[in-house]
Amino acid sequence: MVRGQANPHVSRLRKHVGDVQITTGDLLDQGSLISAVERVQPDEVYNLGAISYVPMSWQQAELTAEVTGMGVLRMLEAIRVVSGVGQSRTPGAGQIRFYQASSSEMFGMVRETPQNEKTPFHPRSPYGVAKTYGHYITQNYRESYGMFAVSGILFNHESPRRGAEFVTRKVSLGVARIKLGLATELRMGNLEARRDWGYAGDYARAMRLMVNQERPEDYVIGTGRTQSVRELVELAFGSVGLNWQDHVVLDSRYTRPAEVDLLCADPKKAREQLGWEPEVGFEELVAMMVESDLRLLSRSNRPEDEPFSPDHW
Ligand code: G4F
Repeated sequence: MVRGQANPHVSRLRKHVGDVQITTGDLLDQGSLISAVERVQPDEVYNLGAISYVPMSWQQAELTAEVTGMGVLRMLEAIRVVSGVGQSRTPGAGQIRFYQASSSEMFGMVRETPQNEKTPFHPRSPYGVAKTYGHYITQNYRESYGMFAVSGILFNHESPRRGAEFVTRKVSLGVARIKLGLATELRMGNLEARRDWGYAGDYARAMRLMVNQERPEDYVIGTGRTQSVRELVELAFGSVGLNWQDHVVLDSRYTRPAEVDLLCADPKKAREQLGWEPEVGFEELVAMMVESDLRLLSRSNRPEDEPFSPDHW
């Protein structure tokens, strides 16, 4: 589903998934979602739609709440209305199955490490708060209406297609630029933050497994390993024979009003119930992204996405 008029993402989407039918709808517009569900009559709905760049959620907190939080309610309502599920009619076989992209950002200031499905939430950004609402409303529709609605609590998942504003891609693009002589420095924020980074392809596989279980349940998806941004930078520069300390410059524009210091998944439930294991490790992922950006920049000197520079706080 795409929104807006002449949405520039459509041509990019076409390039990657040419044979997929695209329909229109907007998470801010309840009627458009009902129409989309009526038109498509889907077996499964995956809601990955969100304002997903955490710093932007401080700049546009209300919009983030509307899209990332309330958008989930609107999508659930569209499914409920089109399927005719209500107090007088419980869903049966063949009901529309719903996947909500919950986020490890909900754990925020973590209460325990590693984090599992029972770890309490303490979100640290308007984005995290909105995702927490989306998580609970999905659970509530499951409990209230018996809908097949699941949340995947996904930790950071990356690939060469990651937007240039996120730290892994910013680093892989930065390293490629410097290696090719197109730049000399890379400006970064907090190097001490730790994340559990995995490969997006592995995580997409987990989403489908969750939706195809017999019973709807929530799952934590992550690798169970944690690395700092500093380690990411060191590895990425090292992979092309460069020393990160010669190029990385700290820039307060990239630090956040409130940080999530440490994330590390406990994916035991996914392993045991879904049989899910990540196949790509951190080192392989970083090498894959740097190599991909070296190829991209060698071809055209231009990435698909321009780097993102936030305003000063
Ligand atoms: O790559 P990030 O921007 O991802 P973040 O904030 O962890 O969120 C991502 O993962 C979540 C899943 O846990 C998703 F829900 C969310 O939508 C998104 O996909 O930042 C990672 C870390 C942060 O601690 C940040 O402070 O990297 C640190 N960092 C340090 N310097 C930087 C930079 N992040 C960015 N984007 N740019 C920097 O220059």
